[in-house]
This record gives sequence, structure tokens and C-alpha cells, in this order.
Amino acid sequence: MTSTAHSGAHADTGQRRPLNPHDFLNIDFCLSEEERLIRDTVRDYVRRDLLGRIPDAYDNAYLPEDFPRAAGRLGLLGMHLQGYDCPGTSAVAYGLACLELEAGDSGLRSFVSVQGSLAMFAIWRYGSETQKQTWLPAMAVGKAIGCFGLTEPDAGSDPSAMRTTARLEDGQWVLNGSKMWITNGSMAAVAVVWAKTPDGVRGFLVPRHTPGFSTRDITHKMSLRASTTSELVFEDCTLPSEAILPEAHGLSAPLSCLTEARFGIIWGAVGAARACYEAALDYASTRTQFGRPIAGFQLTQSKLVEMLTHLNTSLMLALHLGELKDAGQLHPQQVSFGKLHNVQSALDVARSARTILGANGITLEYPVMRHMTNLESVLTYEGTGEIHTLIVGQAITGLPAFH
Ligand code: TGC
Ligand code: FAD
Repeated sequence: MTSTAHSGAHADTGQRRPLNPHDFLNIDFCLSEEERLIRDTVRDYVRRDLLGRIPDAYDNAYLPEDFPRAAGRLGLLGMHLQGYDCPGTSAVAYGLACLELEAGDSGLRSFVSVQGSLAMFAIWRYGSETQKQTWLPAMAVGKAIGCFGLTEPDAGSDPSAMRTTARLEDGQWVLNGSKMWITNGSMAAVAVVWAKTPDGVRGFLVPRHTPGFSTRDITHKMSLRASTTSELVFEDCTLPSEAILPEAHGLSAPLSCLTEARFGIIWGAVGAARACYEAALDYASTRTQFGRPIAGFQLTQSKLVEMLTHLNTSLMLALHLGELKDAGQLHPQQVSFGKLHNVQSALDVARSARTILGANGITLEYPVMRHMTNLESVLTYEGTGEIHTLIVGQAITGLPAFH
């Protein structure tokens, strides 16, 4: 540390950046040039190529068809993984990409989370060399899509209650059971599937078109509409012995993948919140009632400032956890803290923004209601608010309260 570090020599030099309502705490200042470049590239792509199309995708319930390949070209798939044609960026850069994607729509970030942090991470961390060479380069460019099947109709928060089984028969694995609520399910060239074996929970790579494997899309969702969600069904689905992930033993393997994806959600939720805040600020500045912009009323300013504080504390928290992750210091329980805080905070921002937009707030012409309904899924998937509360509760008391 230099002798001037706390001497006030760098105090007010008059060189401060002007206050910016869109980056109130000047978080830009804390990012590296490379991180800013990645952030700006993803932001430009979302704004230029996707934002105009998202309302239709949401209305008609589809993920824009060109998105997987475009995300691959931008290096967003398996972004923070090293090797196998993955970009190997910092965790903070990956987080910033998630933020910008979710500022577009949670469905975009969900696709990238499932592809990179769940399916690719599982193969990268627990797969054989052959499995990695077969799948990871193709998945990194969006040519092969992956999904991650853990949840079942009767086992959501408690995946240890899963009923899907895998048994070895004449040197082949035979899978039976079903997985529910699986993002990218029917689009996937490969499903990472977790099943009970006589040796405990193990992971399997199930290529599409494997006999005995089928998918059914879940329709009439009121949330995450610009995203494919499916049921996976296994009826005597037969796989070669090498379909097993050799390094994954027990429930800790899928749970470690969840930690990766939850990290992305911590940032993504900030993106959804930012989109709602910006829509509300813009609307409040131009909408006139009682002869003046509604932004001039104290009650509206109170809402806007509360949104701003939620948004910026969430962003600082994401950045802090990202720096811990890059330093190899992040605990899963801290990730739970981040997901719990940032998703709840984003929901509060979205609900408040909706009130500022009045009746317009319920339409697809503005992004607020779309983000609000998406965030209901984000609150539930990757561990519900209650489950993350219990994870943090156990961390500080030493007492598990799940059962
Ligand atoms: P428990 O006994 O606590 O743990 C079993 C073993 O796992 C270890 N472990 C972890 N390891 C790495 N990362 C984590 N986050 C871990 N959490 C636990 C633990 O140390 C233990 O290891 P070992 O060696 O002693 O065996 O397990 P439990 O059965 O009591 O469950 C604990 C609980 C409730 C926290 C866990 O089951 C849980 O997190 N439930 C929530 C389930 C969930 O989040 N499902 C998400 C499905 S995927 C999804 O939603 C994708 S949406 C994606 C999108 O579209 O964006
Ligand atoms: P439940 O576990 O039945 O919970 C219902 C309620 O009970 C919740 O409020 C919960 O918090 C509460 N509860 C449960 N246990 C306790 C307890 N011990 N103490 C207090 N409260 C408790 N899963 C995948 O595997 N892969 C995916 O790709 C995937 N994508 C998804 C996409 C979407 C759009 C959605 C909505 C879900 C997705 N999921 C996926 C499933 C998701 O992970 C589960 O929905 C989630 O884990 C919760 O499980 P559940 O819905 O069965 O709710």
C-alpha cells in the first residue's frame, strides 16, 4: 500500500464521472477493460438483435431460433470453462453476460445457464475425456444443445427422493423414470440425466433419439414463455456402459452444477431488475398527470429510489461474489445468499415498476410484466427462496431444518 492510500491525496480531484442514473454507483469503475468490452458486446447484441423480437417470442412461447448459434458465436456458452473450445473468461465476465441477457429476457439467460453451467459444466467436471471431446466443442458453438434433468414430478426441492433408476443389464445401462420441468428438454441433442443406481445417484449422457427416451413440452406456462420447458420420459431406455459420467458420485455432483447455475442467476436477476427500473424511470419522466410528470411526485420518487437501492445493492453483491469466485473463495452457501437476495430484490423492483406504469404496465409493449412473471420462475427454479433460506440458516446456526 502506498503512503498516500489513506492520506486524502486522492480525495476530491474534480475528475469524478458525472452521476449517472443508469450506473448510480459507478460500478463501471470496478470492471476491467475486458469485462466492460464483454458486457457492452452482449448488451449491444441483445438490444440490437433480440429486444424487438422478444415480445412476440414471449407471446407465442418460443425461444428465438437463431439464439443458440448466435450465443455460441459470441462465446457465451460454457463461457467460464477452460479448454474444449470454451472461452475461459472470468466469473465476473460470465456474470455480466448473464445480466445483459436477462435484461432482455430470463429465457435467454436460462438457455445459457442450462447449456453452460448445468449441461456443459457437468460434462466438463465429471465426464470422461471422450465425452468431453464429443460434446463440449459442439456445445460451445451452439451446434449441440444440452439439458439437465434433475427435477421429477414428485422430487423438486428434495432431489434425493428421485425415482428415476439406472441398472446395469448385460453391460448396458437401462433407465426408467421421468424428469419434469426441464429447460431446453425437447431441443437438446444430449440430456444430462441423474438417476439412482445401486451405487447411489449417478449421472448419464442420453443422446436424443436413444430408443426408450422421449420428451413432451410443457405448454400454457404463464412465465418463462420464451423458453422451452419439457418432460423427459425414460422407458427401458438403454445406453452403452460408457454413457455414465465416471467422476460423478452421489448427489453432491448435480448439486455442484446447481451452484454454477445459481451464480449466473445472481447476476441475471440484476438484469431483469435493471430493465424494470429503466422502463419505470423513463415512463415516469414522460407520463404527465395532474399537469406534471409523475416522476415529480414524491411517492413516485420514493419508489424509484427504492428500486435504485435494490438494483445497486444487488449489483454490488453480484460483483463481490464474482470476485470471490474468481479468487476460488466462494462457498455454495454464499451463492444461496446471493440468489435469495437478488431474486427477491428483482421481484420487488418489478412489482414497484409495474405500479408506476399504471395500466400500461400490464401489457407486452413494456418489459415490466414480462420480467415480473419470469421472475416467479426464477424464484422457484435452482432452489426456491425457502430452500435458500434454509441453506443459509443451516450455515449460520449449524442446524439443518429441511426435514
Ligand atoms: P445434503 O445432504 O445437504 O447434500 C448431499 C451432498 O451434496 C453436498 N452438497 C453440495 N455440493 C456442492 N454444491 C452444493 N451446492 C451442495 N449442496 C450440498 C453435501 O455436502 C453432501 O455431500 P456428501 O459428500 O456429504 O454426500 O443433501 P440434501 O438431500 O439434504 O439436500 C439439500 C438441499 C435441500 C439443499 C438440496 O437438495 C437442494 O439444493 N435442493 C434444491 C433443488 C434444486 O435447486 N433443484 C434445481 C434443479 S435444476 C433447475 O432448476 C434448473 S433451472 C435452470 C434455468 O432454466 O435457468
Ligand atoms: P416443491 O419442491 O414441491 O416446493 C413447493 C413449495 O414447498 C415451495 O414453496 C418450496 O419452497 C416449499 N418447500 C419444499 N420443501 C420445503 C421445506 N423443507 N421447508 C419449507 N418449504 C419447503 N429442474 C431441472 O432439473 N432442470 C431444469 O432445467 C429445470 N428448469 C426449470 C424451468 C422452469 C421454468 C421451472 C419453473 C422449473 C424448472 N426446474 C428445472 C424445476 C425446478 O428446479 C423446481 O421447480 C424447483 O426445484 C422446486 O421444485 P417443485 O416445483 O417441485 O416445488
